[in-house]
Amino acid sequence: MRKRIGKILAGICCFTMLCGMLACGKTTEGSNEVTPEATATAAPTEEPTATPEPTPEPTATPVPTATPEPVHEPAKLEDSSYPREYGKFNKDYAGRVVEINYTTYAYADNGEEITKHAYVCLPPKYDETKQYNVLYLMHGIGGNEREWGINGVFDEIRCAMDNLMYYGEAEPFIIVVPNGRSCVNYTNTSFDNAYSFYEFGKELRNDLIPYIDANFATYAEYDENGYDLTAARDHRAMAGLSMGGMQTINIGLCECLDIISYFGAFSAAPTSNTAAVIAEKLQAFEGYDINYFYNICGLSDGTALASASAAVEGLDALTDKITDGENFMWHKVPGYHDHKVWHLGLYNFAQIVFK
Ligand code: FER
Repeated sequence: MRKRIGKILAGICCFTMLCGMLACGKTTEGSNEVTPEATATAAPTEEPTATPEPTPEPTATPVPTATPEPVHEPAKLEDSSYPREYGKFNKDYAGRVVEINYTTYAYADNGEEITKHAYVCLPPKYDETKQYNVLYLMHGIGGNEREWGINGVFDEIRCAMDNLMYYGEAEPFIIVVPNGRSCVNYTNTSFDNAYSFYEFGKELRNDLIPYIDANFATYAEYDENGYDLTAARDHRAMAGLSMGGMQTINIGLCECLDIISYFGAFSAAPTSNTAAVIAEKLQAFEGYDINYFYNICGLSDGTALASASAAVEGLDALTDKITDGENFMWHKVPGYHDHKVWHLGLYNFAQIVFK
């Protein structure tokens, strides 16, 4: 019995060895296709491949994607306010605000030298070695450089600018928020000072833009002995609310088209130029095109709907510099003469400007 069991075991043993030898032969045959180095160093694999993939270098932490997904859908044309999510402070991507005091002249008075205060909102990750677009942002008749509510780091509309840049929906740009009165008592916000809003163009061209180009990383090639302000016009914008919208039209578009090319008028005030006047003034700027003219107003705005409409309705037909749907938008929204419309205007304009 034991002998029989021994014989059976020996038989199984022989069979197993035979199978093993056959299997071995097969493996050797297969491994002929593998390069000698690979056979020497590579760990045995069940199915060797003809050209083994090199072992990938271990990588460091994965690089974050450049453009994060937007937290919210952008505002649509029929919306009456910008998406609230955009107004939240983004601690990983927050801009800074610096205050400046620059020398200018009381152009609307006796022309005496004065020093004026303004805010400069720098985009997130502002880098002095780079070049930035600049938006000059103007306030209304009773306001000052704080009226926009964009000079505080946590101000919602300032955070909205950061977030638009964060999501890649706006080009990075610097926002300069000056006081729009060019007179000795420029801090006096009384309506009696409104005469001085009309002379701001001289201050903008002669003093403010050169100060910004001299002290911040703009596209202009600043030189204290004089430089060509027209060269960086594609990187310069002007926008404003109400009286500042009037300044954007009457001063920016109609007096400064050689040095500014993007314009945003939000509820443009009653003294804004009409479409016929704009078209006539634009004739002085041969060879200078308008990159974009955005105009917004609340449909229930009793102060500015008539003037904002008169500034732009029919303008397309009066000048070949404007083509509706290409470089022009007249955006009528539900709303009044208030910040809800102006902030929506700036939010929309930020997505158009410098593109
Ligand atoms: C006017 C009514 C309103 C006017 C200007 C305004 C110059 C400006 C309002 C604002 O800036 O909010 O008659 O005329």
